[in-house]
Amino acid sequence: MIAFITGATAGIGKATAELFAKNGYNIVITGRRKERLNEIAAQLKSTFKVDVLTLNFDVRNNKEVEKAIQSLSGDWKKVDVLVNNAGLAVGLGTIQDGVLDDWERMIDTNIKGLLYITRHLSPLMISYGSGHIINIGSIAGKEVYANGNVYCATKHAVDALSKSMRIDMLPYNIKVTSINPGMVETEFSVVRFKGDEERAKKPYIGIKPLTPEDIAETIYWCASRPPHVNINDIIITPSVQANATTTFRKE
Ligand code: NDP
Ligand code: 8X3
Repeated sequence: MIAFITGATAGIGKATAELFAKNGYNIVITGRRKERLNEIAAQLKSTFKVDVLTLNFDVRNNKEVEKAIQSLSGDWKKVDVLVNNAGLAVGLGTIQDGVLDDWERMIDTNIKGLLYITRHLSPLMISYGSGHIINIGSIAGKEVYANGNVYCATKHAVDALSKSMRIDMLPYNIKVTSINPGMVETEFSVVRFKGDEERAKKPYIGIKPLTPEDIAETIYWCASRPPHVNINDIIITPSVQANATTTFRKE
């Protein structure tokens, strides 16, 4: 079995690669940070004795995505599970003060990147007659919160795409699942606040957030249901988070 995980150099993607490897999957890991990909590949191979392929590309670049997927050879072409995880939030602010470069990074990564990957991998799944696409959305794709505008819009787009893909893939025995986490402590917040580590810690003060492993377990659980069962959609939050705007914090 093969799992292809985008954005596996950190956070949810890395934890997911580890869990699938632990369960005997051979793994394709992708990301822009080549050194990290190589380190993670070496660790997965030595710990879990599985095959690992690294593909180093930027999901925003369709040509790079196409080339990477075309480079798959032999058994690597039969991807059983695609986890569309690569994504990010950049900045937090009102529309009228919006930074266009931040908007473009989010739209190009979270929407267009997911589309490029799916456009090039889904025909392979169709040719093999099976597969499972698991899209990582967000609670921000179900609701909006102040200053979240464009990030929320990109994740609402992922929500719509998951629903649409589920229809498109139906005749081909390809499942589509959407997993929508609330607060997970990863590098996400450091990226959102552009390397400001102090500010990045603030959302997690006084709460116990989800861990990347919590999401990895959820992804693996969805992927390991029997063939006749598809988990369409999951929202998962820390126990202290009711929705995108309501979190109970200890003083
Ligand atoms: P991290 O920042 O820890 O990991 C993000 C991963 O995405 C990295 O491996 C990064 O790799 C990859 N990535 C980002 N941009 C690109 C790009 N242009 N090309 C290729 N890979 C890219 O964040 P998380 O693990 O938290 O985020 C994973 C997903 O989960 C995202 O889609 C995020 O929106 C979503 N999510 C996160 C939540 C949270 O609270 N943390 C909650 C809800 C959803 P590299 O930098 O090496 O390219
Ligand atoms: C990440 C969670 O609450 O910052 O998607 O939108 S949140």
